[in-house]
Amino acid sequence: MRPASDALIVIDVQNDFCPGGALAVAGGDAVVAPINAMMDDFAVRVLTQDWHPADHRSFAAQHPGARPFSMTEMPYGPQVLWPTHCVQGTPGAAFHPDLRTDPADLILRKGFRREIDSYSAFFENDRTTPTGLQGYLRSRGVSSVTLVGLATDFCVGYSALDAARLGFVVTVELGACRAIDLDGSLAQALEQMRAAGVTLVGAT
Ligand code: VGL
Ligand code: ZN
Repeated sequence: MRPASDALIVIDVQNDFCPGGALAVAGGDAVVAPINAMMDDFAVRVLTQDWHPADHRSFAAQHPGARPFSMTEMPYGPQVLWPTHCVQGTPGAAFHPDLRTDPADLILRKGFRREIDSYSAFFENDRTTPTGLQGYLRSRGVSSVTLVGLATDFCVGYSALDAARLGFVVTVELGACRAIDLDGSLAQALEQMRAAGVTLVGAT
């Protein structure tokens, strides 16, 4: 058992990010078994859930003529346009059926504001609107976080960079993560995490 100051943060292990889902990550379901096995080591466990309204602005379908995985400009900067995914209350937004959710202390939903995407578990994509997770972890005495889940180069990576920026000691267990890897986004995310002082376990 790790000290009470260490939290496990499980990012977006939801059906739409697993094979057969709307924004399937290759091997996304392979993270479930290692994550389930890690949970008992941690006194603080948080699950995040990507949770979008059906007309979310990050969906390509909301931008006439735009293809999924193309780029657009939002008021807060460049934004990938995604296939419609993780719509609130749909089966695609549910956790993978084999993920252990009972041990979670907190289930944090993000991406629920129509106008702004939220990759990170700490801040929305403007990098300033907080989700509240920082306050939750601090008030529970957490100083160190281990991140796992989907996807390495988006929601896990952004969460790791924000956690490091906020002063948490940050570890990413790559064996319990899988990437989307859009135009070199995985290599870029790994490089940015390294530069921010994030410990990458299982990096080659
Ligand atoms: C994610 C793209 C869009 C993720 C969420 O969980 O990494 N990626 N929404
Ligand atoms: Zn999303």
